[in-house]
Amino acid sequence: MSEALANLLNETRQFPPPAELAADANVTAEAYAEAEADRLAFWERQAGRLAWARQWDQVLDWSNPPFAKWFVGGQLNVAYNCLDRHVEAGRGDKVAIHWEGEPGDTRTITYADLHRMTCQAANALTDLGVVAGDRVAIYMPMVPEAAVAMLACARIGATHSVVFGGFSAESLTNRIQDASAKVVITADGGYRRGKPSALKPTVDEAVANCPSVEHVLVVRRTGESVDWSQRDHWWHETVEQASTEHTAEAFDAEHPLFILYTSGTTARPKGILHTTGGYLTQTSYTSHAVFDLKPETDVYWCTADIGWVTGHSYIVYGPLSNGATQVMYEGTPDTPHKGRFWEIVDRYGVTILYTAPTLIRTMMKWGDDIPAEYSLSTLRLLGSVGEPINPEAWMWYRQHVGRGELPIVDTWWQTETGSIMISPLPGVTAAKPGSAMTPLPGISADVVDDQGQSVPNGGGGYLVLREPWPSMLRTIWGDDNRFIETYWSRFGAGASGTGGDEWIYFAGDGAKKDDDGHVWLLGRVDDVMLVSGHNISTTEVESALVSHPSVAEAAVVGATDPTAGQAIVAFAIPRGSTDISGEAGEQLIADLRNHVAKTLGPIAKPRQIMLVPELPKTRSGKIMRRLLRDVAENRSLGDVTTLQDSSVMELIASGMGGGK
Ligand code: 6R9
Repeated sequence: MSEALANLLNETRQFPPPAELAADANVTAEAYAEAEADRLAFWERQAGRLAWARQWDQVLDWSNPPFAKWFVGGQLNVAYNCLDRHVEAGRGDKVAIHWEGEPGDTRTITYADLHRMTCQAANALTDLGVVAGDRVAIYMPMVPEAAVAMLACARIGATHSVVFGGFSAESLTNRIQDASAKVVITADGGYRRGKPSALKPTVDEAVANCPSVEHVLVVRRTGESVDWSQRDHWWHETVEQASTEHTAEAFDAEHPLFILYTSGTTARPKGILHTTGGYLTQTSYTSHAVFDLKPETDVYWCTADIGWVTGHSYIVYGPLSNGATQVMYEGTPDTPHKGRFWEIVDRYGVTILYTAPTLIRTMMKWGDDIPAEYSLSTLRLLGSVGEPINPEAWMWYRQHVGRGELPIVDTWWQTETGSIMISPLPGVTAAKPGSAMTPLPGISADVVDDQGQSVPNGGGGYLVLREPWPSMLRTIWGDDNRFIETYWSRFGAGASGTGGDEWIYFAGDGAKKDDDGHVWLLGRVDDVMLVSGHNISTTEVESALVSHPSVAEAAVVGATDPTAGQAIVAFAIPRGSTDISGEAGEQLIADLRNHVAKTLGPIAKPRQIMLVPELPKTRSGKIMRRLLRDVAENRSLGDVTTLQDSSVMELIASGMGGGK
């Protein structure tokens, strides 16, 4: 069955919430009205969902914009909120984490277990001399100890900096040095694609250039042999021997909770700083509202890695502060077989699944028959994050994972925003495939033109945030000027000229409002193409390509063109069984060019389409269009260090040799 063609602007399908979910939803439409009536009072009520050791004196201090302070004077402990209070309320025996290792080993960890483990780690870190305000780098596989390490830092007021376990020694060095981390927590390795994948040697190499590091704490996961030095300590010989008693001290609401580096478009990574009270308030509330999380009955699974913000907010802090039961999986989705995710959903009875468009499109490529082998009957809500989800992928997700009936929440947010900002509410919103729909209650997002003026419905421009929000980044670690320059200088009071006196946050994403005022994300502003004087978004052309039955995934770039200024060059991955040899391939390319022209108009017809086996992605699964632009413009490749799989570019470049 082929879905109707779906030009983003002509997309008219709309799916109201299932009646049962709507009737029992955690959050109803009233929340919008309440937040509208008094935004600060609304956030104050959400802060009240947490346990505070000292009540705040002021909800928001915005007297020195763009530097915000939320819940001024309030004090709380994040780990207490995620663990102790559930145990104290008699829910210690409830499962916090169903963990599954890639080789198939499993662990069941209750809230009481997680509390004990965190207390031990807090005591061990204290013994190593870590005090509140120190920075601790965490470079771990997806094992429960990664969450424990984060929570233990939070418990003693140390600021963690998690570095994704796939990053190189050089990236790790840069991040450790930028934050002057005192301790590194790592493991001998983890399992990926059926094999042990070492981490400790990378830490050894990195730490050799990091004089700030006094100790390295090492979890034993794979049992492979590792080099050892005086500053190294085994987790099982220190943490697991430490006392399980630890009293959590309350910290100021603005105490630095973590730094997370985001690479963005420039080479030097930015250390995004998040603090304590506002961050936990909003991650906790959005978990409750957007996922309709019911701690008593739901089994929640977010497939992200803890090294990304999604793992911070929606594996660790959001779900645990709500007392949820969740699944945590160590490995890759195709080890040992392509049904691994669905097997896990059935095994643990997962009810809420939160994953990324890149994964959904990969599953589409693998074929409908794979999810069809599993029941998936426990699922009740699906989520998406990380990139725009093409309408076709959205429909596939609903059809083949969601039994054709489950609501999908497409959640827009960033490392910088800390929590979900734009998303349907599952019990309220009639969602449109491909749209993030509506700013959440208490969030004022808008789409503005070049001059910073709000565009009318039907218009397009730049996504901005007009009011501060509790989990907003507070600065870029050690670089206030870069913070102002990057996010606050494009529009509003921080812009030179007549920006007005309102401070406006520039998100760096293109967006549209449809005729109903719903928001459609169009990709990073840097990726927008200018073809013969028309702005065309990569997302729109990609969605048109993916709406063709033979295409699983596509990436589009603008390449310099003598006549048009920029010309559209597309890279498309055919679906599983598509014949692309010889003339069949030529024919498909011709069909696809016409298909895009028919869907979006002749101006959007790609100059060139290449059929490729893979696309270059960042390690968090986002398409790296910059590298494809190098290929399209016959340049040698730029920096490929953040590429997930470096052989991909060779495959693509050699495919080009065929003259396509
Ligand atoms: C959470 C996360 C942020 C960028 C963001 C945007 C893209 C994320 C999206 C989305 C369209 C969505 N993005 N979610 N685009 N629809 N639902 O991914 O954080 O890694 O910092 O990336 O990702 O471009 O600006 P981060």
